[in-house]
Amino acid sequence: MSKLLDDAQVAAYRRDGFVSPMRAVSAGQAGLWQERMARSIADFTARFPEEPGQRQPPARLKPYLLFRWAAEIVRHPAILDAVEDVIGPDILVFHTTLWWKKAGTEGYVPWHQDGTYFGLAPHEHVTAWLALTPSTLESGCVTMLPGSHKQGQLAHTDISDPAIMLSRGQTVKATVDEAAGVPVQLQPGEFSLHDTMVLHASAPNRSAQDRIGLGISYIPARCYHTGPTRLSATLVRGANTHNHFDLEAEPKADMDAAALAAHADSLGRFKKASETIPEMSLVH
Ligand SMILES: O=C(O)CCC(=O)C(=O)O
Repeated sequence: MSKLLDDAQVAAYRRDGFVSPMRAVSAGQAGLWQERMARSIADFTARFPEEPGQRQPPARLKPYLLFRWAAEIVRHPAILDAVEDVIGPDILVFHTTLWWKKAGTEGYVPWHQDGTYFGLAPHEHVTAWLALTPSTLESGCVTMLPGSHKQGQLAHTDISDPAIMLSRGQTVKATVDEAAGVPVQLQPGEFSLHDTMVLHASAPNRSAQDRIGLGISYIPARCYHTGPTRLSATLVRGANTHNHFDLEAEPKADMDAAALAAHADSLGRFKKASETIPEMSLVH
């Protein structure tokens, strides 16, 4: 029996490679998370200044290891219920990216498949994208290419454009029929799910408000990393039935010593893994 998605939504996910929108929390709760997020990222940056030209500063990667607000979001029952409906009951968080597009900036995300950069098998990873501010056509919401997940893994290449928000400018080589893209517009507190193989992209934020969302990469416990590096992940529901990952600790307080150490350890392993799997990168 499904937990949050109805049969039509599960069918849409299987057919199109994504489903949207679902509501996780009220707009008010999303706003509170967004305020805590902004404060905590400012605190982190004050202690560990961003390096110039860094596309995804470390606090935006796996923030659920550093900050309570993100630890709460990745464990939110509504999101987990929807994820369980598509990948089953034993669920780990493999990765998470804070996608923060400042108002009126040029940052964009080219067409890509998430699975290209994670080195996971089987290809069952699902991303839940939770909006903390409005994600609209004007603010550069994520656009999905329905059915593209059925093509399997496609070749990608690195494009050197500083406006690209992916770490190496990863872009699918094939020409994408952009007219067939479906914009996934979300209000604060709503989320979408997308398959690891669906092609997706997002345009610059032309609105007057920052567009902020959290992309949470969930995997079923049967998924494993194909490289030699043993990676870490967070068990958020069910059991770690296959022991493919070292389990990460939940932060007790924002940026306490244990949280900083867990975060550095996890990102360090991820970086090391990216050196042995050429397609992989620090962020997808
Ligand atoms: O937030 C964006 O614009 C891109 C998100 C994305 O590529 C993802 O969540 O996989």
